[in-house]
Parts: sequence; structure tokens; C-alpha cells
Amino acid sequence: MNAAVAMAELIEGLSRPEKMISPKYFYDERGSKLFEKITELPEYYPTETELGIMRDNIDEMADLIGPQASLIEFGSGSSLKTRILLEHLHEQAVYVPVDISEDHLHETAEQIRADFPGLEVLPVVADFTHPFALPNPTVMPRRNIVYFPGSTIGNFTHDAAHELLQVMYEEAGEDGALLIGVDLQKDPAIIEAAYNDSAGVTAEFDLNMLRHLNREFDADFNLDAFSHRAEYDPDEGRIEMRLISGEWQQVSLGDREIVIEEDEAILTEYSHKYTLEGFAEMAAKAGFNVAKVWTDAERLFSVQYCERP
Ligand code: AVJ
Repeated sequence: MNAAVAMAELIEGLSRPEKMISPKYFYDERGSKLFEKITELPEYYPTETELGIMRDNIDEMADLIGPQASLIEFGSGSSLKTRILLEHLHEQAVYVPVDISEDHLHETAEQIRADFPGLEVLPVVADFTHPFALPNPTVMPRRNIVYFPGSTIGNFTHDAAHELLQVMYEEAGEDGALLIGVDLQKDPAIIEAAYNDSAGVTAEFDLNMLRHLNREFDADFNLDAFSHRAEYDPDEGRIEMRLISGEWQQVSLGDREIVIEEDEAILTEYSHKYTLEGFAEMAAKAGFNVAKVWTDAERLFSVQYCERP
């Protein structure tokens, strides 16, 4: 995304009645490292749980996907889950990581190439929330499997998630399918602990967004004044993360001055949790049939195989 468009989008978000900044600004280099630390926290159950579901069911997943599939990952596939999947696919053919960050994409593509010598790796630089052209592999794959792990779908509002599922439906093509990680609704105490860890890593991760904007967009948020808050809204079925300013401040961003009142909040992330019925309904609206759902014993998390009927 070009810098002027990004700046306009940031200013738009910070001009709303409730100020917001897109969660995509979490992930500069430091932010990505902090997220990795989050995934290792005892309270942050999603990563380990999803990994366990993948390990326990990988043969069945590979059988459902079938041989010579093209695996199209929305996001750039640095995760262990992707590797487990690639290792177990029958006659693995093509891997297409799709990511907006070119550097990150090429780095992970190189690592996958090094570890999977027979696999054709064809990275695509694109914003996957909009339709994009698929590359032409040397050997025609039998079918496309869109892979979207990590419950990143949770970052999207229901409308935006519906639109994203429509893009996935198009990219999967005829006879294609979607394999997606979806975090589930559960005891709010478990969810809230995952976003308010005792070591304070999530708070650091949240605050890092402002540090990122100060650097990349020449802003001057007073980081010291902000504190992290994450609350589960049971009606919306989502975690809402906010940064609260403990003092009045005026922040310059581009050619604007943004006033933040004392105790005013900036919304930084939604993380939606689904019921199995709720997700199936949303998938169906985009044309998908949820053909198989795997969960852990405690039903914390799910991995879902959605077919184009
Ligand atoms: C990467 C969007 C799945 O929502 O759990 C973790 C990001 N934010 N802790 C999530 C996140 C705070 C994460 N996703």
C-alpha cells in the first residue's frame, strides 16, 4: 500500500467518533517478534491448541485434500502449522503464500523452498482482502486449497469476514476448498486471560503499534501515557483491544493534529470468537459447505474444512 493511502486511512480511523487504528500496524519487525512471544505465553491458548489439532488430524486432512493440490495460504506462512501441512500433503505440488509485505513473503518463501526441495513455491504480493491473480504453476494442480490458519479471520468484522470468504471462494475455484483455523466462544475468563497475560507481552504488543506509527509515519504519540485494555464482549462474541491515554495529548500525524482526551480510547483490534453454527452460517453465505470440523478435547479452537459444493 502506498504511503499517502496509508496516511489517509490512518487519519480517517483517528477521526472517527471512536478512534481506531487497523491491527495491520501491529506487525513491524518488533511487533512480529512480540506476537511470536504471545504465541508462547501460557495464557495464549490459540496457537498451541491449533497446532495440536493439526498434529492429531493431519492424515485425515491430507486425505480430504487429496494429491497434487495447490496450497494457497492467505498470509505468508512462517508458521509451523503450514510446514506440518506441507509435509503431509500427498504428492505436494504447489505452495502459494499471499502477503502484502514483500520482504516477509520472500524470506519465508526462501525458507520453505530450502526445506521442501520438490515443491514449487510461487509467492504472490497482494492484499488478500481483494481478488488477486493466481500464478501459473509448471504442472497443473488438481485443485486449490485455501489455507487460513491462526484464527486471523477473527480480526475481521462479520461483514468484512463475509467478503473475505467470498474472495477465498473465488480463489479456491471449482472443486476447491478452504482449510481455516477458527477460535471458538468459551468461558470469557479463558479468553480475557489470553489477551491480558501476566507477563505484559500483549500490552507491549498493543503499545508497539504507536511506536511503529511514530517511526514510520513521523507521529509523536506519547507512549508512556497509554495503557492496554482487552475486554470480551459476550454479545458481540469478541475481544476488543484498546489503548487508553491517561492524559490529554495532541499528536501530529502527516499534516494533521489529533487531539486525544484524557482517558480516551483507541480501538486497536477485534478478535472475534465463533460458535460452530455461527461460522457455518457465515461460510454458507459465501457459498462454502463446512464438511468437517476438528476441535481439541476442551473445544477451545477449531480447524474447519469448507468445500465448494
Ligand atoms: C493473529 C489476529 C489471530 O486475535 O488472537 C494476539 C492477534 N492480538 N494477541 C488474535 C493477537 C493479541 C491474534 N491474531
